[in-house]
Amino acid sequence: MMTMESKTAMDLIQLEDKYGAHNYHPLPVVLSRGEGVHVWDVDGKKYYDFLSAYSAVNQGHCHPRIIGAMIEQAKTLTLTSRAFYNDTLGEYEKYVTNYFGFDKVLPMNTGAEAVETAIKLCRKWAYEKRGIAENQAKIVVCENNFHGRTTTIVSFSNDPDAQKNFGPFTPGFIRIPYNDTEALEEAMKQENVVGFLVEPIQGEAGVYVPDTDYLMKCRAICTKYNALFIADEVQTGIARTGSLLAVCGNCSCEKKCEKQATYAQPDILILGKALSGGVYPVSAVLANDEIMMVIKPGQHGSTFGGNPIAAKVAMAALDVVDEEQLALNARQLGDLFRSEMNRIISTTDLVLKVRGKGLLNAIIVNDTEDSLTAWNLCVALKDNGLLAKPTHGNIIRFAPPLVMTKEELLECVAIIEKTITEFKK
Ligand code: IF1
Repeated sequence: MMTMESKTAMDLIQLEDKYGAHNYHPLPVVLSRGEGVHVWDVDGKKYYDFLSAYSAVNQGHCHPRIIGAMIEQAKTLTLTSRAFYNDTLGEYEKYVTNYFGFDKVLPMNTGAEAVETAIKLCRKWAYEKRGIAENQAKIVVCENNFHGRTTTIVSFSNDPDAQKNFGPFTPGFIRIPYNDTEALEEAMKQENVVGFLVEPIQGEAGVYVPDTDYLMKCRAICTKYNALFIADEVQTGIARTGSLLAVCGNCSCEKKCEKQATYAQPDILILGKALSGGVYPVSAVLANDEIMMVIKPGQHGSTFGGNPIAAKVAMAALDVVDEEQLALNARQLGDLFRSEMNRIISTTDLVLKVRGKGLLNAIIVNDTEDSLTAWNLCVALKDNGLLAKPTHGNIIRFAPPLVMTKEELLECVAIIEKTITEFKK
């Protein structure tokens, strides 16, 4: 029996291949340690993490403040279930609702669970407050959406890989083009349309940033038709795009501010990933009383939702966002990153463009979607000490932890430039 100490990278890859479902195709690197913006592989090689676990590690790997909060609570009380009260949940609920400016929070664990919760909440509100006929509610979503992997969520996906052979699917969804407010207005005129679920920036689709006024116009259209504006900020939230929330628009403050003219206030806000700093599964659905109070005891829940560790970890993670001014840093470093990438792009035909907001960015590689060029470029970046991975085909997402310094970012730009310059298709 091999002991843990003796396993090589290949041994560990083979263990996953033999004993794990093949639902991912990871880059050939085996990580064993993370700290701040860096991760190390089992051979001790150091890398810049330019994926941040899909924007879950915004606060940097193993942030001492968040780890400390988890350890303290883990030694005290880990899980009570919601059958009983405990001394952390109410504190957390007050903290997080004040932090984002909503009356109430429904705590869950994963992003998909929070999206499912938001869908159920919107439907229930429609039947009980808007008087829509039972089982007739329709929610508008966007082409190329990604909101998670549950059967209801993939029911409204148009990604064949996410959907094929997982049917039958959940009805009650209308898909429209992203970044198209006329299409949204037309959809809203249909009968029983009760909500609009949207990513403020489409992450998995390839970091598509909509027009500057898109979210504000969506907000106004939902108000006009008395439909709920549901913002999925699982990936774009928690300072990733240079504001506390991507729906905040141009503000880079760390706290939601109604006064911000470009704040497209959601009726339902969905958070996940970096809500815990990547330390623990924590997600949340926030709404005001006239919506949230339609859910009564016994109508929705989760074994781990809002558990004491999640509560303490999330408060520490949000403290870090505020105290370390991560939104402002993401905004400033994001502007620098895109201007540096545009300089590099002007010197090569390997990359067509860079797009993004804050530190959620992507480059479009000059090859077909089914080519291996983006993948091979990521392998070359890995060899040069930077970890990133293609989202779809020829698009590589670049999303470092928001605690990165300007010097570290410029070092990463140098690695990217070197790799592009030396790359042979
Ligand atoms: C994978 C990326 C994908 C999300 C948004 C909800 C969820 C996600 C906007 C669900 C999750 C993760 C899932 C992970 C890869 C990653 C991802 F865009 F972030 F890169 F897939 F699109 N809403 N995104 O992005 O949250 O249940 O995962 O906690 O499934 O491969 P979850």
